Amino acid sequence: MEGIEQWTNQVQQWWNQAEQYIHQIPTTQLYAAIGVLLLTTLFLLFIRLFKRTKPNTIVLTGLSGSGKTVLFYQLQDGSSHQGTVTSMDPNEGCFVLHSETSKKGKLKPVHVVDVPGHSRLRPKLDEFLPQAAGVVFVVDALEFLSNCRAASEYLYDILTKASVVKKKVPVLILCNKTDKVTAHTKEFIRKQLEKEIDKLRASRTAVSSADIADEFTLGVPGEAFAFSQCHNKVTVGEASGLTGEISQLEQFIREYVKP
Ligand SMILES: Nc1nc2c(ncn2[C@@H]2O[C@H](COP(=O)(O)OP(=O)(O)OP(=O)(O)O)[C@@H](O)[C@H]2O)c(=O)[nH]1
Ligand SMILES: [Mg+2]
Repeated sequence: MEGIEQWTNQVQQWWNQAEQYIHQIPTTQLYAAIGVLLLTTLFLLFIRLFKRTKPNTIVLTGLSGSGKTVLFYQLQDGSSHQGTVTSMDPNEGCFVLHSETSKKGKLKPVHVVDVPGHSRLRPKLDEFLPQAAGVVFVVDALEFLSNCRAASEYLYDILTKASVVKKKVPVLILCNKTDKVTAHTKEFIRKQLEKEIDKLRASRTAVSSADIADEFTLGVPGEAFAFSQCHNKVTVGEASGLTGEISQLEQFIREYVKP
């Protein structure tokens, strides 16, 4: 009991000393000190907030067999291993792009996620989209025509998701497998996708306006659909995961995840 009393006395003494000391300081100096303290705290808080709002996740999506896993490994280590089996789980990695490893200085790592195209695994996409700095929709340019409808449906779903539309997440439609001469051109693929999405838009809005799957509507009513009508930026690019020609993909990534 005595110990505690002694302590409270001591604290009281200190407190009095501190009070006396503060009274000695001119008020203007005191206010200035408090002001500086507040400003630095605010500044630090602001930096924290600012940092958090910059995502570094790039999501690779697209139908099964379009070549996402091959592209993922190309980005990570410049090889194309493990690309021949259908992925059953998302591949995830946080790394500096392989092509940049020879560059000097500290580079910001990119968080790349490869979400399998199998329809049962697609709900996984919703986990990653809210953190996405960019979405890459990989299209098989070789087997394009037989997959056009399915690819358009998947792309339509992505382009109408609230997590994509509200944050205006940029989308790159990447025509993959261009190493083969029979691959379709990106212009052809873009036009076909636009046509198919135009058809889908008509049928889906006709079904029901309360369709919960489509969170937003696409394009301008009464006009043929074009990607330029989207609120978010939609661009088209080419790549070949097999031969490692992925410069357009890397460019897209570094445009939205600054090094
Ligand atoms: N010619 C050619 N073939 C490719 C290219 N990229 C991938 N492939 C082949 O396409 C097939 C599928 O590639 P994956 O990377 O496994 O496809 P995925 O998109 O990950 O498929 P899921 O995991 O099922 O969603 C493999 O047999 C690859 O060898 C390419 O650029 N050119
Ligand atoms: Mg895969």
